[in-house]
Amino acid sequence: MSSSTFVRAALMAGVAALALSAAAKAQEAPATQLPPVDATQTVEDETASPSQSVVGGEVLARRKATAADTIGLIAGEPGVAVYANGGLSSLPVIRGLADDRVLVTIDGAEATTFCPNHMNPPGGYISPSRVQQISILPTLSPVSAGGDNIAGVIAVTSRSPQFAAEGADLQVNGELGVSYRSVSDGAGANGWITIAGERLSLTYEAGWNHAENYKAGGGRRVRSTEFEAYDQALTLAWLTDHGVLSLKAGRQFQPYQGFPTQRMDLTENDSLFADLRYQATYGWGELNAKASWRSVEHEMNFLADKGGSATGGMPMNSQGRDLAASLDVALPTPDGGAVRAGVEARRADVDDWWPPVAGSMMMSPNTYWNITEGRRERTGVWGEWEAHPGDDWSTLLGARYEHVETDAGPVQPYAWTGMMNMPDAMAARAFNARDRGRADDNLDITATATWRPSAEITVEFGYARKTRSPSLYERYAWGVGSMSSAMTSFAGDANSYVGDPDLKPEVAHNLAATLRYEAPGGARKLTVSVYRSQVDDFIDAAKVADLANGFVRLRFANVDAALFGVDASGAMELWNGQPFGRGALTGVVSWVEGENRDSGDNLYHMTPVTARIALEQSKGPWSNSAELELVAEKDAVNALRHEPRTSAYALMNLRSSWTNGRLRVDAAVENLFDADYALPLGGVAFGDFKASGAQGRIQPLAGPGRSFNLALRMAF
Ligand SMILES: [Cu+2]
Repeated sequence: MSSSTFVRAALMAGVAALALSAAAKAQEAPATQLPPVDATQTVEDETASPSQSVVGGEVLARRKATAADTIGLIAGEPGVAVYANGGLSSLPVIRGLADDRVLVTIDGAEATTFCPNHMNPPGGYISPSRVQQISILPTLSPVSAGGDNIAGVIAVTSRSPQFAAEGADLQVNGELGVSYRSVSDGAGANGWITIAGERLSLTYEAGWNHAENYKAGGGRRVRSTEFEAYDQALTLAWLTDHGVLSLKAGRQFQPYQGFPTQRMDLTENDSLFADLRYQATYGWGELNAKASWRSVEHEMNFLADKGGSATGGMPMNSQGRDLAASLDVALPTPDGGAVRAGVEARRADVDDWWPPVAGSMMMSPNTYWNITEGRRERTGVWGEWEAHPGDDWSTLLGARYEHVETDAGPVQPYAWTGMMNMPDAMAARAFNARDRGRADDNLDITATATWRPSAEITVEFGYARKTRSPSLYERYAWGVGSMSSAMTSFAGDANSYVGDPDLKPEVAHNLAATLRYEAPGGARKLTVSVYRSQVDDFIDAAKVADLANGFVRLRFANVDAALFGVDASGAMELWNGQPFGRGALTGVVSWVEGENRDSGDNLYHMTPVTARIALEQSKGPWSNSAELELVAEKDAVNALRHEPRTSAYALMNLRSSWTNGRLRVDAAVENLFDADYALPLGGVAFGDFKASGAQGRIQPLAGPGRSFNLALRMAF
C-alpha cells in the first residue's frame, strides 16, 4: 500500500518536474503542436469503405485523455460494444460476435490470450496514450486484414516514427500527460519523447495507470475492479530511400488487475514484445515485411476482495509466446486498383500449470497441468484484387487459405488417487491416452462491390466467408472436476467449461450492405448498414451438469448459429458561425439479434438496442459536448448460461476540451446523474457474490457511477 502510494507520488513528481523543465526549454526549441480541439469533428475520417470506421484525431484525443483501457476507446462505434472483463482488458463485440471471434492487431501484430480466464487479451497490451488510430473493419473485412476471425478486425495503430525535415537540425519533441478519474480514484501518467534526425529516429514512450475499485451509482464500491499497469516502448526507425525500417520493443507490466466476473484475479502479468518491420514503396509497388515476438508470464490468484492468498489461495500460472513473420506486396494496376498478395506464419506456445497448495486436500500433492506444451501454428497465403471497372464502381475480391495445427502434451491432475480428484484423474488418463493433434484447412473469401452513383451516395455490399479455428483452451481444457472446470471460464458468466479436441473451426457466411449519404460540404451525413451472419459450427456450448446457485458446467460444442442486425450513424450541422462557433448533432444506433439454430436459444452476449446522441459545439480553443447514452432492456438472454436480464438505462456525459496548441485540458463528467445500472454485457459480479458468502443467485455486474475526469497534456 505504502509502496504503491510512494510510486504514484514519485511518478507524479517526475512528471511535474519534466513538465516544468520542458516548459523552460520551450522558449528555445520548436515545439510539437497539439492539434486544435473540435468536438464537431466526430464523424470518422473518410475511408475507402463506408462500412469501416476509423477512430483517430480529435475523437480519439478526447476519448483517450482519461482512459486506461484501449478497447474501451471504441465503445459505441456503430455495431461495436465492449464488455467489462478487467479494467484494462475490455473485450470487443462486433455485431454480436465477441472476444476471440474478433481479430485485434497492434501494428499488424497478433497476440494470443494466454489465460483460461482471458485476462490478457491482445487489446490490453497497449495503453491508450500510445494509440494513434483504431480502425474497425466489421463483417466484410478484406482477407489482407488478417484471418482466424469471423467478426472482423480491430486494427490498433501506435504512434508512427517521425523524422526531421531535410536540412533541419536534430529534433527533440514529445508530450507529457496526467489524468484523474474520480469514480475509481484512478490516475494515469504518460509521455513520449522523440529524438529525430533526417534518417534516424528514436522514440521512447511510457505510461502508467492505476485505479481502485470503482463506485457504482449510489456510491457502492464494485469489488475486484482495481488495476495497475506500466507500459513502455522504444522505437528505433531508419528512413531508407524507399521506406521505413523500424524496430519497436517494449514491456508491459501489470502488478495486479481485478476481474469482477471471474473466480480469479490477475496477480502479475509481465509481457515483452518486439516488432521488426520494413515498409517500402518501389517503382513496381509496395512491400511490407514484418516479424513479431511476444512473451507473456501470467499469474493468477485471489486479490483481497476474493479472500487474498495469505494461506496460499489458488496459484495458477501460464506462460506463452507468440512468434510471427509475414511478407506482403501490393502491385498497382492500370485502372487505379491493385493486386495484393501475402504469406505469413504464426506460432503460439503455451504452458498452463497450477502449483500445489500446501495443506490443501484438494490442491495437492502434484502440480495440476491444465495445458502442457500447447501449440497453435498457422500458415497462410492470401491474394486480393481491387479493381475499378467503371467510374462509379470499385470491387474487392480476395481469398485466404490457412493451415492451422493445434496440439497439447500429456497432462496431470493435482492427485491421481483419492475421492476428490477422481473425476480429474479419470479425465487426465483419457486425455493422455487419446490423439490430441488436430489440423484444419481454412478458406476465407471476401467479395465486395462499392457503387458511387453520385458525390453524395455510396453503396457497399458483399459477402465474406470467414473461418476461426478453436483456441487451445476450447480444444484442450480437459478438467471435469467441480473446481478444475470452473477455472476455464472466459465468458464472464462464472460457469464451468470443458474443452473438446474434436471441435471443428467455425465458418461464417457474412452478408452486409452499407448506404452512406453525405450532403455537399459535409453538413449532413448518414450511414446505415444491414448484415446477416450464418455461422456453421459456431463454438457455443452444451450442458454437462447443473451446479449450485444456478451455475452450470458446459462443454464447448459446435452448433449452427445466425445473427443479423442494423447499425446507423449520422451527423448534422446545426449552426456554423458567430456567436457560438460550430454546432452539430451526432448519433449512433446499433441493434443485433443472434440465435443458436440447433436449440433456438438466444446467443450469449447479444447487445440490446443501444443509441448515443450528442450535441457538440466548438469555438476557438474550446470544444464542448453533451452526450446521452441510451441502452434498452436486455431481455434476449442466453438461457443455457443463465445470462442475467438487465434493465434499460440512460447515461448523461458532459465533456469539455481546451487547447492553445501547447497545453490541452480535458474535463468531463460521466454518468452525470449517478445512475445505478447493470451492464448488459458485463456478466456476473463474482467478486461481490463471493464476498457476500456465495448465497443465492449471482447478480449482474454494475457499471461505474458518476465520475469527474480531468486530464492535462503538454507538448514540447
Ligand atoms: Cu488469468
